[in-house]
Amino acid sequence: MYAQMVKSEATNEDPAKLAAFQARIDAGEKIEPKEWMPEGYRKTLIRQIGQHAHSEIVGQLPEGNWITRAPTLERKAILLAKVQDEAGHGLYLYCAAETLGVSRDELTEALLSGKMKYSSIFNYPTLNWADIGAVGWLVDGAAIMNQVPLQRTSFGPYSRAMIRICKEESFHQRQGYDIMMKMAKGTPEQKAMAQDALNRFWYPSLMMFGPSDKDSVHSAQSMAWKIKINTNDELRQKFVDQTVPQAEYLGLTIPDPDLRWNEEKGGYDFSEPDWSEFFEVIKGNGPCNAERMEARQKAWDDGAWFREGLMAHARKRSAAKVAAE
Ligand code: BYC
Repeated sequence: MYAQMVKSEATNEDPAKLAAFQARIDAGEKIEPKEWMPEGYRKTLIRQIGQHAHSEIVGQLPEGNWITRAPTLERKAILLAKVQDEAGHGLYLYCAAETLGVSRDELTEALLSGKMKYSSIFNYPTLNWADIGAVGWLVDGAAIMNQVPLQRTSFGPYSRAMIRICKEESFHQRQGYDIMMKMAKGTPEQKAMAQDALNRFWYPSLMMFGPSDKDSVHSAQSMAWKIKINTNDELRQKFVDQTVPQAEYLGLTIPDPDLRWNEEKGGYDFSEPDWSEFFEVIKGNGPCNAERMEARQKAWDDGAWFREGLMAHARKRSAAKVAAE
């Protein structure tokens, strides 16, 4: 439906302007906020950057759940820093979206009313400490695989936000892998916990890249505009190829009996995730959707006094400025 809306709007736009815009994209130029852009380009960016920002913010919840129960002081400090980084990523991304003419309040309202999505992965629970390792290793690993190419995305503010975010994500992935190494090389019980976490997070991590290319409604247009640089399936394949040797090093087994190296394609053949589960999760019916939205709604309500205080302070300052003039 959204893709149709983009198309019909695009037809009302000046073909010469559209062609000149596409030529700039094809030449690898960055598009900056005050420059002319097709309405569909602007809306697609707001949707993608907004969803990305919401994912960073909601993504704090499954890991935040373990800050108070981290096994050592060092692990607690590292996890705390990582979760704070995610908040920062959300803020850079909301700022990038704001340059397109949408406010952070509007984006938050769209999240809370269910009009905007956030990544499916954050609707799965983190049941124990090994899950924090699996999230860092697999979820941040998948996030980096998707975000490194986005550093070259055509919209300037998004691309620049991605450069900083990717540096931090790489530390996040390493901290997750480090937890997995400790657990997988630990006692038999710890190794079993690590395997169980891999079993539960493997397919949800593969789903992070979005539906298969044949079902991806936005990919073709987003790639023509260089909002996306790769297809969902290309990135999923690269993620599997990168992760399998990492699992082997840990002595863990990827929960896919059909996983095997395909010499001809130079990559692994692997089983697709259960796409009906994915579509249910993004419709709001995943294991933790209700809990995540309640937490975000509560945070928004609890922050009302602070937002109102800031506005009152701004009004007083501007009134004092006017009085002094
Ligand atoms: N979850 O046409 P498609 C992180 C939706 S957070 C939910 O392929 P597109 C981190 C899609 O929105 C990682 N929904 O879409 C944070 C569309 O629905 P609408 C977040 C999904 O946009 C804390 C429909 O399915 N990363 O790094 O071309 C701790 C059809 O899909 C998902 C980003 O957001 C999903 N997984 O491609 C740790 C990266 N997949 O909007 C880590 C930026 C698809 O029409 N985003 N949908 O209602 C992207 O690269 C692209 O938006 C996607 C999807 C590849 C995700």
